[in-house]
Amino acid sequence: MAKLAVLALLALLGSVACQTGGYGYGGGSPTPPITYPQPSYGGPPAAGGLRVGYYDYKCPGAEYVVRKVVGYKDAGVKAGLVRLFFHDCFVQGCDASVLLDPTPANAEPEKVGIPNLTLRGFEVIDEAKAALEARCPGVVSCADIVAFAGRDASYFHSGRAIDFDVPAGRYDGRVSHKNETIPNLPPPFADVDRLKQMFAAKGLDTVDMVALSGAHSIGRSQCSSFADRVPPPSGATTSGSDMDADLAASLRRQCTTPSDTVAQDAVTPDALDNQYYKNVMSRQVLFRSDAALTTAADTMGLVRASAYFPGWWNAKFAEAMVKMGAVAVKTAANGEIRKQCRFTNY
Ligand code: HEM
Ligand SMILES: *[C@@H]1O[C@H](CO)[C@@H](O)[C@H](O)[C@H]1NC(C)=O
Ligand SMILES: CC(=O)N[C@H]1CO[C@H](CO)[C@@H](O)[C@@H]1O
Repeated sequence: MAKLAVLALLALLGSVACQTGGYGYGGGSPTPPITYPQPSYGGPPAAGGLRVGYYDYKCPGAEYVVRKVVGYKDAGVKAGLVRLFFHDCFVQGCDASVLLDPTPANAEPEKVGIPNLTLRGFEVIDEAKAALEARCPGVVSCADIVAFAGRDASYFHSGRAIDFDVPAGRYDGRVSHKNETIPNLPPPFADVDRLKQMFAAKGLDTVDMVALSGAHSIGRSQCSSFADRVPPPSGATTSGSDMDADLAASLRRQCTTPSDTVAQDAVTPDALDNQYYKNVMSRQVLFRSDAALTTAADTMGLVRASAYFPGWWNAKFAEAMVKMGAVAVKTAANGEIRKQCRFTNY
């Protein structure tokens, strides 16, 4: 019971934390002044010299430009932007290495790696970058744009319930290799120990890992990504997984080819909310990695807390996004401010 009281308190704190630091402007109104309250999360000091309000003087309104570009996109692309931030940060740090196109000098960047095949949102980053280059050339890094866009997509997808300040000042990397995607990005068949390990390798703990997994309450997945749990109709008749039978049947109907896509969260497909955790508990999730959160006592406790206390999860998600955004960030010493997000400057 004491435990429950603590959780309730945390939930309360969480919902308060989420109400501070909001921008609170509407889509079509003229550019309001942007204020940057101090971060309301209790995370560690941002690494790599990142700072909230980094562009206040260097490029006033920069964050507003990104938010506006993101705001006009459809729900699917917005979901893609949340995932893009994750994939950027887990491979070579949050340095926009995920954005680099193949070139004669580097024919196999991260983008052509298997986990990246279904990434989307690149053109949104290009659009924001073009607008920012017109406004203040050579100032705003692609890595910061990816981080702002991930935050803004979360904001819109959560009906503005999740909003947080993103410390900025990342530089863009020059290194991007396809062979570094699979070793760094957790696969959908990962078990709970592997998930913990792969997040820990990035300085993210189990609370961060479970909180960030809630991103699977938006967006879509190709049927090939959970084929191990729902074999195609022509294949085996039992999936051999613990997936809810109704969901499995529905997925089998929706999946006629491996590249068909389905909603990750069948209940509230376009809301970034704690429904994901309810789905985990009722075995209505797509991946083995989602279902794996029920297999350890600590992750299961966090799943329950997130399912019961939405305000608490909102705050933990925001905190973990900020922490993820500090993974191995580059500085002027080992990075650059790219002119175009798809290419390094030289
Ligand atoms: C915990 C380990 C994780 C695994 C194993 C994993 C795996 C996957 C897979 C396999 C897909 C579907 C890709 C496809 O078939 O098209 C997916 C989609 C997605 N993931 Fe994750 N993911 C993980 C963590 C995260 C994190 C930390 C975030 C962000 C904070 C995230 C955000 C998303 C989003 C938003 C989508 C939907 C993308 C879209 O609709 O375009 N995932 N994930
Ligand atoms: C990936 O490939 C690049 C060059 O193709 C190489 O320099 C790098 O060491 C490789 N990394 C790993 C982890 O194998
Ligand atoms: C989104 C994206 O750029 N995906 C690329 C992944 O890699 C293949 C090649 O292996 C490209 O054709 C895709 O465009």
